[in-house]
Amino acid sequence: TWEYAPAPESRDIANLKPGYRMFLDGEFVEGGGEPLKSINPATEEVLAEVSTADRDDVDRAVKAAGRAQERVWGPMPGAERAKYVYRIARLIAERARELAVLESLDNGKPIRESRDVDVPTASAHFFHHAGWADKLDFAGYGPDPRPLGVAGQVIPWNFPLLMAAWKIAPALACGNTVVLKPAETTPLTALVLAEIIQQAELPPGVVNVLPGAGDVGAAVVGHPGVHKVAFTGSTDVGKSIQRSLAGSGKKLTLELGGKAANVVFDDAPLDQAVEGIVNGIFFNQGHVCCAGSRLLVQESVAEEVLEKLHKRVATLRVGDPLDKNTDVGAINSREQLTKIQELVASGESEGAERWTSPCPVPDKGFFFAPTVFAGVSQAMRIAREEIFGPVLSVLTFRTPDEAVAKANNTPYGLSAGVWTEKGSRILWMADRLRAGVVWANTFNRFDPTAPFGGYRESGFGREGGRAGLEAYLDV
Ligand code: TXE
Repeated sequence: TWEYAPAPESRDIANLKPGYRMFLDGEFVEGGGEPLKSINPATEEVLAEVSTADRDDVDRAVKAAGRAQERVWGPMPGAERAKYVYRIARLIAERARELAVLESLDNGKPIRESRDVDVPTASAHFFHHAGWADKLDFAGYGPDPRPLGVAGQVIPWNFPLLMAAWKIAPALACGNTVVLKPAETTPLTALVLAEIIQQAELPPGVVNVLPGAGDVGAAVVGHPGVHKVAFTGSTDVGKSIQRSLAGSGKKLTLELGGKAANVVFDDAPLDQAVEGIVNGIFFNQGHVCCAGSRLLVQESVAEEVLEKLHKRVATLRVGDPLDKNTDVGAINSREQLTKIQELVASGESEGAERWTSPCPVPDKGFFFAPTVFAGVSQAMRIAREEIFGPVLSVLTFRTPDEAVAKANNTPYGLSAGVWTEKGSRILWMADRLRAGVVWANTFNRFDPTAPFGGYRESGFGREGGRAGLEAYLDV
């Protein structure tokens, strides 16, 4: 039955203080862990106090999810499950403003991005997967594919709501239940999503959201009642999870770091390419696993591109995430800011030419002005390591073969971009670039119908589209 609940009044954002509790077996309850304080990275002030889980809570949540899966959610006809997943999609859209503001407060990203990208894409992800729930027979995995059981999911802080959607939507559509652990610096929108899930009247236990630090993530992942693990985060933690699960029989997908090449050929429409380069690295402060953090530009146009790039980047406004004119918001945490500063210092000491935008930067809060390094060689740390900040490393190439060799000279393999007028060259490059996603004459485009995921140290498994369902089904 479609009982369509209207959204409650948006929470007064000035009054976030009362605290957020964890969501376990259909109810918001205090956890047994030490409460954590979520900081607004643009002001360094405490935004909210959040209850965290301890091992007993994890155990209770996994058991609740197991019961819900066996008794209610698993046996439920796909068409029924679809109704609930559609409801979640619609409620996200209804509560879009509240979610966008909260995301920008908690994460530091510009409101234009949370409003126009994070929240609508999260809603679209539920819409897309609701459509699959009664069509799994046609997903290409044979008739009557089965859910895996309980999915233990751990997500990072760069797209807190969107990553929760990427994880929860396919799990639910395929008949699995969920225990999700949001990142410790950005738990708030996942808890509002839990509220939406309650509002959509999903049976208790189908989705559980347990905030906490890495130890809670490890407890979820390692719990014997969890049948499938999905992790998005750092390559180090991803590898440690992979090791810890060896021999467990749990199905695992990992979406880890990246060091994407954005390759610009001399025949590319350069102004358009510059927009794509800027979007590729400065979107979301560069806190993007598929960020175009290495610009590979053909030597003959390198100077021209760099000049245009400096001019364009100098116009980016850094500051208050809630200001609609802001292009680059706050770095999510002091730790991340320190990591960026450290890698930038290494670029300088290794001899790359640093250019930093002269834009004003607020004194308070965690901010970093957009920075472009020219004269970068492949051996430098800024060419090899994921900076995860608004910092671009520029390298040059002469021939397409050299572009491919340099682009692939990384242990990662998540995404790449190609800018050229030649269609044949796009296909030639896409064939050779070892990356899960190759964008042509665009960058950072996401769509729930398109599978997303990496090769090698960027992880394995796909999220989104038909291919993404495989991660949540016994085939
Ligand atoms: O990641 P962590 P951090 C990269 C990026 C960033 C670096 C460090 O380069 O600078 O990683 O970020 C949970 N078992 N990416 O330290 O620690 C943790 O609580 C289970 C790229 O924030 O991997 C959080 O919920 N879970 C990446 C999540 O893992 C554990 C996005 C991610 O935190 C755990 C984020 C454990 N042992 C960072 N330890 C991307 N792919 O987009 C921690 N966690």
